[in-house]
Amino acid sequence: MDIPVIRDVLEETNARAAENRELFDKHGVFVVNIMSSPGSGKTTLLSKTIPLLQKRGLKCAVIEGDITSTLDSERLRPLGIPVVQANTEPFGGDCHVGSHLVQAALKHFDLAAIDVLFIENIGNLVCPAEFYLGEDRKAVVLSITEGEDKPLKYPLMFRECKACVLSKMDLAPHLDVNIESFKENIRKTNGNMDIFPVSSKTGEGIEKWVEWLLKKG
Ligand SMILES: Nc1nc2c(ncn2[C@@H]2O[C@H](COP(=O)(O)OP(=O)(O)OP(=O)(O)O)[C@@H](O)[C@H]2O)c(=O)[nH]1
Ligand SMILES: [Mg+2]
Repeated sequence: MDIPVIRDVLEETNARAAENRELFDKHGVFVVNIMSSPGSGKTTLLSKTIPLLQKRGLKCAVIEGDITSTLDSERLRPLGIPVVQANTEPFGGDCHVGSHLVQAALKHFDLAAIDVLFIENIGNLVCPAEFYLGEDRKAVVLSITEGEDKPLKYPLMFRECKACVLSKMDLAPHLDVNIESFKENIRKTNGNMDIFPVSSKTGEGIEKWVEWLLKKG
């Protein structure tokens, strides 16, 4: 007797993502999947971005992806918005947020009361790029401390994303880096990428990034 084996993992994950998408459409939730290496500044960027969206009357929420801990969720607590921590450790410690995890997290939100939902993916420049979660847009944060070559070495992430936040710009005077090389290498990988040089410490560039988030289509 043949043993049925589910081989197409992507088929499963895409089915969950499609269900998530249906819910987002039903409730008019705009969803942004934020990805990067560990420590590039995703959580800090969210803590600066969300107040600017709130000022414009938008209700925000966050799914915080991490292998373990609630540290990032706790950092967002002062924003006073719904945050759900999505840890992968209980499910085997995946190195990316999966669509099934997003689906589970969504049960904890009142989606009708949310305009913009951010998914902070697990810090990892490789695997998260492979999975559609049902989001509207993917964005990558690349900090200028990581090296100009990263878009060339981790191309899928940069191909999949529509925007790249070039973060920690305040550190440029202290580093031996060439910002133009960062931009060139990003564009070599994805000629259509919108690039936003940003410092979450000084606020430089955050408004332009927020405008991109607000842009329709
Ligand atoms: N100088 C400077 N430091 C920053 C900036 N953004 C973040 N940091 C610092 O970089 C470190 C990591 O920032 P996080 O926001 O935790 O990075 P993350 O991408 O969320 O990290 P993971 O969730 O662990 O992947 C922290 O010490 C931040 O204070 C920035 O714009 N400038
Ligand atoms: Mg974080």
